[in-house]
Amino acid sequence: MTDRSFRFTHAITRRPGHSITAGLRAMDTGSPDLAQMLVDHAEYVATLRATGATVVELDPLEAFPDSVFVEDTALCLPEGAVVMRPGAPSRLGEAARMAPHLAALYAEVVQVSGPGFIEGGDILVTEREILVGRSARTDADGIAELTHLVAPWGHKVHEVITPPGVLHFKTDCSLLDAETVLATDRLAASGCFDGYRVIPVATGEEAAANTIRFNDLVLMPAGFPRTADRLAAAGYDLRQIGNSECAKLDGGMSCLSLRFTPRA
Ligand code: CIR
Repeated sequence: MTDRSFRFTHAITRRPGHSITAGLRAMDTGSPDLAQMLVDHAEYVATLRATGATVVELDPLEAFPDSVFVEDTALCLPEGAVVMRPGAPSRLGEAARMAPHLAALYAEVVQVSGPGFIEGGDILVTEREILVGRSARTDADGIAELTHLVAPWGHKVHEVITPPGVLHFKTDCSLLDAETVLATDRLAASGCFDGYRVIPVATGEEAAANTIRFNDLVLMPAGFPRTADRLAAAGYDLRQIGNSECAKLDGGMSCLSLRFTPRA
C-alpha cells in the first residue's frame, strides 16, 4: 500500500471574484462576503504551501460565479488528468478553462465528452479504488465514461450513491489516510465504506465531513469542535480554516483545490 491518495506535490486553486455573490446554493442563507472569502482563501492556500507543495493560484473568472470551486472541473490522477463535464449548466464552461492549466503540468489530459455529466466533488480517490457517487450533478453515463477513460491507467471505478439532498459525495466524507475516512452517519450507513476504518463526524456537525488530507496536514472547516477533537485524538495534524462564506454556497475544503502529483 502506498500513500499516493494523500501525498501531493501540486495543487491548483482559483481566487473568487466579485461574481461569487451569484454562486449556486441549495438554500439561501445570505450573500457571501468576498473580502472574508479572500482572507479564508489566502489562509487555505498558505496552508497547502506550508506542506512544501507548489500551489498554482489562478485569477478569478468573473463569467463563472462558482469557479473558485475548482475541484469540480477535473480528476487528477498520477498518470493523467480527466477534465470533467459538470452537471450544473452554469458551470459547464469552467472545465474547458481548466484544461490548459492541467496540460501545462501533465503529459496526458483526457476529457469526459458526454452525453453524461460528472463533477469532481462526487469523486473520492482512495489507495485501492475510485468511488464515484451518483448525484443530481453526476449521472450513470458520466460515471461510465470516466470508468472507460481511467481503465488504461489501471484505476477501478466503483459507483456509489450520494445521499438524496446532499450536493456531492464528498460533501459527506473525506479521505484521512490509506485506510481511513471521515464520514457522516447517513453516508456510512449506505455501506459504501465497507473495508475502510470510518471516523464518524459528530452528530450536528455534518458540515465538518468535507475535509482534505494534504501531505501531513488535515484541513478542516473551523467551527466543529467535537469533530476536531475526534480527529486530533486519532492523531491527525489539524488546521482549521474559516469556511463561513463558501458554506453559503455549499462549498468546503475539498472544493477549493485540485491536488495531485503529475507523473514525470
Ligand atoms: C455548486 O453548487 O456547484 C457550488 N456552489 C458549490 C460546489 C462545491 N464543490 C464541491 O463540493 N466539490
